[in-house]
Amino acid sequence: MNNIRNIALAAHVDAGKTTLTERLLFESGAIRAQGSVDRGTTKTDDLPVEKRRGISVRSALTSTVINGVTVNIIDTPGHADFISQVERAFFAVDGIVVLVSAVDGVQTNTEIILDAVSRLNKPCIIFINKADRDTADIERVFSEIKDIFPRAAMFSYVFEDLAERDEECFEAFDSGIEMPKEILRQKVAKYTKSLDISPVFYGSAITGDGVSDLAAAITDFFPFPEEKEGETGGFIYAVNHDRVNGRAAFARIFSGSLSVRQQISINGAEYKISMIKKPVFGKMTDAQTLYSGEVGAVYGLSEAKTGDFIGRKELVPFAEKYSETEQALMMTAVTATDGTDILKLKAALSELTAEEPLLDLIWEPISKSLNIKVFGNIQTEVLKDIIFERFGIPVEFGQMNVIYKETPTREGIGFDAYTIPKPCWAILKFRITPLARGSGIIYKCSAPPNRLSYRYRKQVEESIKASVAQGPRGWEITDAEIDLIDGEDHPIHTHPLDFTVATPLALADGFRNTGTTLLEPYIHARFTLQAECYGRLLSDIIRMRGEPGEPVRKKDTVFIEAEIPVATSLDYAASFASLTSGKGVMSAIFSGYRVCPEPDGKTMPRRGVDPLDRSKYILAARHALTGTVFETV
Ligand SMILES: Nc1nc2c(ncn2[C@@H]2O[C@H](COP(=O)(O)OP(=O)(O)OP(=O)(O)O)[C@@H](O)[C@H]2O)c(=O)[nH]1
Ligand SMILES: [Mg+2]
Repeated sequence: MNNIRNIALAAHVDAGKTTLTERLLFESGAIRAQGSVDRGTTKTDDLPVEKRRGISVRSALTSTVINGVTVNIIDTPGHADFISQVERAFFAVDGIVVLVSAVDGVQTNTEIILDAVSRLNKPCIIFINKADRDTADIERVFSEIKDIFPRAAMFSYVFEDLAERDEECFEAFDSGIEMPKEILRQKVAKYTKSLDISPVFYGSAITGDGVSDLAAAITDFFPFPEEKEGETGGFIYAVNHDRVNGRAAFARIFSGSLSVRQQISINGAEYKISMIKKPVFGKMTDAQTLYSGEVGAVYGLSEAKTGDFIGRKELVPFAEKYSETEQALMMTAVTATDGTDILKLKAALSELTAEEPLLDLIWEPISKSLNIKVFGNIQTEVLKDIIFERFGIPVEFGQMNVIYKETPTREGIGFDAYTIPKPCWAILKFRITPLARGSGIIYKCSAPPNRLSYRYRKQVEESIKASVAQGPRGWEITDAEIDLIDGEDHPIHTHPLDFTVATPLALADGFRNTGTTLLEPYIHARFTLQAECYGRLLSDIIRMRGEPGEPVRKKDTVFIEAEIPVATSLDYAASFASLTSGKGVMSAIFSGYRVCPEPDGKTMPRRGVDPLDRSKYILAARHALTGTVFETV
């Protein structure tokens, strides 16, 4: 597979990823004319909503041939609302090109992206784009990059960076000898792959300046995918909808191969592959097989979701490292404005949650209300367009509400003896202990080995996630250790699913005993503004219940950081812009959950039957698990 490179382009919004993708396709001859984002004619912004808005909202796959090497490119979206897609694309590739605008410089998203590049140990090349603009400042932008990403090395003086780490380069440098270009390039490739340096290029995706150097760097410095024979192992980094062929799972194959008509298991379900498309020289083209090291669209996987593993997960390198690091902090109600049946809308939204699992449909069957989790206003606007374009349903979103969480207030015991109505036997005792912020749920089982058989322990463990999904106030429980300290099954009376029914009962009892404290999400915000506006910003921060840091003043400019609740700062960007007459800069990233001082009224209606309503819950759970209420013996 040494003639393939799989790469992703990532950057903050508007840096020029889609334009650069287009330029790479054009220069290598895959397309005859260079399309434009502004006219809605590029290859990778192909959704109607992307064309209309001039922003990318989906990761898009294309491919070209550069110097005889096939380069598969994933053009990722740059807007913060779609950031969750970026890391998934990183997982599917072997090299990442990060763009930074020569005009706007490093943005919050650039930091998030470079952080993911480091965390996932991926080789990276940086392209400072828009060098053609009058206000471009390559030196300044390079130093901003270097500050947060020390392995960045300007390619034009890469020799000096290499001299610091490579003996041969040091000797050549020391004796003033110029190294042959080919040898120098081999060294750059070596140290790019070993993650010691990240070569930095600059130029313009519009005029094409610097693009051929970047293209050569992509083929020469990035590693080629490893070829692994044997059983199939792959990863679905995105699920899209194809108007003609239905659900398209965009996958990277890491081991073995995947062919049309092959049977394959994903998440415990069996599928038969109906069609495969590979990106070939600017077009998605029918193929019989995807081999290890290749990326393509796979059809026939009717229930597969973004983030699923294909075949054997263990065959995907670093599979255990894959987790969703982003989380939505807001939720909003969705309603159809034309009286479309709510169940039809629910079905449409479930299709969208297969594509973006973080949307996480929340269905409340009693009031028949639908909520989804979202990252921001751009995402809801785009969803509105997509739901209308694809399902013909005009929708409206309600007010954005913050997603709170709950955490146990003190240590406590949760107990349940599920022994009636017969036949059933499941006795469980948990100890619940509060943990530090950011710990999440940690489950363990210290019940004596003779007390509960292995398969029931397993069942309890598998039921934890659903049991902590709703605390007494309706929010997800977090930051707690849940320890199964005792349990009992019965050789005759225990029914196979009894522990699945009993776990939420015992934990609901536990959370009632521990009590819960409400938590709310905070952002870490950074502000740069004119000194004369600082006083007003400070009083705004206090009014929003924020905690300001120490201000730093340089001449007429002030820089200050602050921790602020999401709930009070949802619309602050607009107020800040008007406060500073558009001259201030504000950026923010999620910084974690903290105790919320005003818990009144911030509850979520219970979805489904409450385990504390015991008899009703048992009946409903039995019914849901078996499709029928157990027969009494
Ligand atoms: N002057 C100049 N403009 C550019 C360059 N590259 C992109 N643009 C313009 O910048 C805008 C954004 O370009 P895109 O290619 O959509 O940027 P993107 O990074 O794909 O944006 P998102 O996918 O929405 O995050 C468009 O108006 C482009 O025409 C460049 O090198 N020079
Ligand atoms: Mg784009």
